[in-house]
Amino acid sequence: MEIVNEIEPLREKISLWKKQGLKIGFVPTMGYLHEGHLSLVRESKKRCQVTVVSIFVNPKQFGPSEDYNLYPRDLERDRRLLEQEGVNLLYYPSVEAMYPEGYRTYVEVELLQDKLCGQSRPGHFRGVCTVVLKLFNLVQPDEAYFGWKDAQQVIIIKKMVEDLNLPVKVVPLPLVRDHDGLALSSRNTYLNPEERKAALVLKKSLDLAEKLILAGERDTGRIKEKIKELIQSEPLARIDYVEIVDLKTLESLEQLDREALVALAVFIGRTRLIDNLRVVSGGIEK
Ligand code: PAJ
Repeated sequence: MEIVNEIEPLREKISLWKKQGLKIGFVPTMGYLHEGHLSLVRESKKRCQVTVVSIFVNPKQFGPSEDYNLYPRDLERDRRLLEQEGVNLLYYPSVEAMYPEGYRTYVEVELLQDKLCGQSRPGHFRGVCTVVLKLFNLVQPDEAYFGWKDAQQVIIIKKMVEDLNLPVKVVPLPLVRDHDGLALSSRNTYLNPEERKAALVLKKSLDLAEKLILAGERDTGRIKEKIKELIQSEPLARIDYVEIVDLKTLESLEQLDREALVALAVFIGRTRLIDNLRVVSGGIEK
């Protein structure tokens, strides 16, 4: 596996692969990799001849009071994991390489960026879209892989790609959970053992929502109430939001009468965790 920090050698390598007509798969990440990330890498390996992974903790998607400095980093471990998966190239740029002095250009996906996580993390998706567009321009992938763990991110990136006519296929992939159901996240490392147990309330509340929906409940108000009650029964948990929205527009739904996203953001102690389930024509995915 090649590790590239600079833009020029990355461009050279990509253009060589392009000339050879190889299909390029791309997995953008912020590192501290877990099985969720690796599931995306494996899908890329299956579908493409060349797989590129980026690790870049993107300062532009963190708010001023968020955890940019604390965000876990372990390049050596990540490198080993990616090597084992047979990744061809790891792009690991510096902040200065991505955002040199005087950087001025940003991408916004209106409306969608302001819903759900956008409410409590203003500017977050502007930072995500900006870095993902830059990475797409550098890596020029045929396909890029994103996890449903970050459902709003998937929906926004798909919209950006559609609106800006980007020649890349966005492939969303299932949320990967720990053995006990907790959605894998690099931020889980912030949880102490007691909080780690309390964090299971997110998945439990989605299980409850699933049960209600499968029993025929269509009133989103009632489903949200039940979810909130369950989360509030956990002393270490504090709700940021519980929403049920249209899976494409992210508009709030009163009735479950189309494809929908049940999305949660919950603080466990000081750590903000998200989880979701999707109600789609084939059933419930979570
Ligand atoms: P990061 O949180 O590192 O996640 C990288 C990719 O892994 C995202 O597509 C995310 O949805 C996926 N992922 C994370 N946890 C997952 C899980 N438990 N199951 C399945 N997929 C999972 O998302 C970002 O980084 C950044 O916003 C980024 C897109 C790299 C832009 O900076």
